[in-house]
Amino acid sequence: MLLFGSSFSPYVRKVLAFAAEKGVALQLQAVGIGDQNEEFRRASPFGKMPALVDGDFAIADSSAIVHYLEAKHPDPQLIPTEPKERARTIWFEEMADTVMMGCLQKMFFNRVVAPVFLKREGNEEIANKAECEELPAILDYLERTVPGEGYLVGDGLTLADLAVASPLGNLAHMGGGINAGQYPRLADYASRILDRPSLRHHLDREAAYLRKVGALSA
Ligand SMILES: N[C@@H](CCC(=O)N[C@@H](CS)C(=O)NCC(=O)O)C(=O)O
Repeated sequence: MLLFGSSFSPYVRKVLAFAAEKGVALQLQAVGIGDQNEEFRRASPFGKMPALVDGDFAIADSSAIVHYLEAKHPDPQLIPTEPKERARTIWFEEMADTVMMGCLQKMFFNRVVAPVFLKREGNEEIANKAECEELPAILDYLERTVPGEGYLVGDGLTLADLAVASPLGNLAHMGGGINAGQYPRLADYASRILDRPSLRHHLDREAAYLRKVGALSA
């Protein structure tokens, strides 16, 4: 199966980690923002990453893709079937995709994507406003919600953990990460999930690239 995108995108990284946790091989085909690659465009009508191609089947959107993978490769189960657990898993994924990404995209696009990949200046005013006005409520919510040990939903890893942790990885790419003094539970939870090989593999490669181009100092 081919996955179009860049692992710098939390949506793409979520899908890569989801597949890796299932032991499903995805071949990452690099495309950037505005990419005109024809196969990618056929799979993703609005040019958004990720998009998946599996033989003659193509589908875009990280949520559609993870549901496809879950149905096709049910073991290990990463989307629970028990009604309340399933609802909570989808809540966390949706919250990550909309609320967290709504904020993180403004920060990451203007501080990393624009200068590093699009070779133009980002709008620091937009990034700073999102960091000051949107991020604290998200981190406060997560601090009082994540478990001291274990996972967000049920007894094992689910899509909820991968979806919530993936954008937190982009915070680290901006030189910050989570302040363990202010958000001790969240910092501990985030490092537990982000250190899973399924995510860590991509995060380390991304950080190495950012260091190479001088966009990350530590
Ligand atoms: N709901 C979509 C969102 C995908 C998305 O917005 N991806 C961004 C990268 S993080 C993108 O491709 N942006 C390029 C564009 O909007 O043209 C999903 O879950 O896959």
